[in-house]
Amino acid sequence: MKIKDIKVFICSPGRNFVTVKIITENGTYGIGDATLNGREMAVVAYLQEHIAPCLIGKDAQQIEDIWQYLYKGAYWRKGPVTMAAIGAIDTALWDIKGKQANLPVYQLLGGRSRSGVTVYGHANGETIEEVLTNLGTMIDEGYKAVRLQCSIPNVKGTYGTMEGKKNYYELQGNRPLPPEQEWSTSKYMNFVPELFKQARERFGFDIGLCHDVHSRLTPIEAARLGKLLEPYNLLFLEDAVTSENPEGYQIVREHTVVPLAVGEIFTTVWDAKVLIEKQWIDYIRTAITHGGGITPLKKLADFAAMYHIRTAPHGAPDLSPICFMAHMHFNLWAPNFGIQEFIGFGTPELNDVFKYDVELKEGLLYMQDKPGLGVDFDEEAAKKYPYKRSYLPVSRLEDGTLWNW
Ligand code: KDG
Ligand code: MG
Repeated sequence: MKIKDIKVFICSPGRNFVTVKIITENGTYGIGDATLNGREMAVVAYLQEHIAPCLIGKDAQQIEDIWQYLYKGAYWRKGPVTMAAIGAIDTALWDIKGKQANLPVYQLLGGRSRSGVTVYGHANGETIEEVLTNLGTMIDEGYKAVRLQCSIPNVKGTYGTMEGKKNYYELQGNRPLPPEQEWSTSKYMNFVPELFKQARERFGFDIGLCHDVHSRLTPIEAARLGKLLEPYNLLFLEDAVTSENPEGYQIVREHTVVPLAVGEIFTTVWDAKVLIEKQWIDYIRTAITHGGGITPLKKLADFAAMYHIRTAPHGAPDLSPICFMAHMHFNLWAPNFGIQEFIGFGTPELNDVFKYDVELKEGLLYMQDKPGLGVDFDEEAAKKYPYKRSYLPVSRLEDGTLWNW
């Protein structure tokens, strides 16, 4: 079944998404998500100029060989642009294989390990009271776990809470240049434990709670935060420190028993190797889009399982519904699945372009069996939403020093 055409689309139904469509000679097609937030056009060029010409005429059934060809064959390995491009191709090929076999993709991975996919939602707010009100609503809705992020008093612009109280922190508006936010480690460290103290006092210990530090701390600061949060029994503390130097996690680990999650910016199993082998983390959060597709993510999950580490895939809104649906299949299969990040079903604009059918019941996601990934992309609808250049924010300390956002 030869690949006849590869199309690359960029559209902005509320935010930018890069979508790949692989069409085979018999007309079967598959789709993949290649979105790299704030660097979208680099992936578009990589796909159009450097990948698509090499794949025309290749057998779409040879997923593993095509993956190896794009990864090893490029000589230049890894990196988010390369891996998002490979990830989209790989996802689209699994979609095709499922359609061809008339089976949902999770059946090709080894079948279901569970009936539904447990998620954690987000409760954000400008004040602790606002976060707790949102948390209470989510508990009433049946969520089993929720991530809490709150604006830090006297800090201008806190991760997880910007752009209007009700909005998700990253809805893309007009951001033709990166906006700047302030960061103060001491104000943050003095404030965050209180958020979790009040959450536990009001709602008890049955609800799972998480928090994303977004790599703002040094290892010893993260170790201290972990200790301060221990009484509140977090499901996990995410991205406590940057992970270019994985040994930083050893310092955190040696000082606190707070479970640690990391990996949303990882692009290969090699990024996670030391963290996993040393058992310095508890959850691996790499997404199918950014980790190079379903093929390498399956290897990563199996490797993590050998060290008691569970998966908790990144589920931010800058991953398109194609990645979301690929995660559904992956999560139904993965024996060491932990939890899926989930921020809701998206805006009418988003659902105008991407078609999928998933239900949330009592904090778990369920889907109907359909061949392939069970998601479609409406090319005509996408034309109504042209690409808009947009950036993530950057962070600066109060004295102006650039910091991790
Ligand atoms: O593009 C960046 C976002 O995906 C990221 O900021 C979201 O950290 C994130 C999360 O945990 O969802
Ligand atoms: Mg995160």
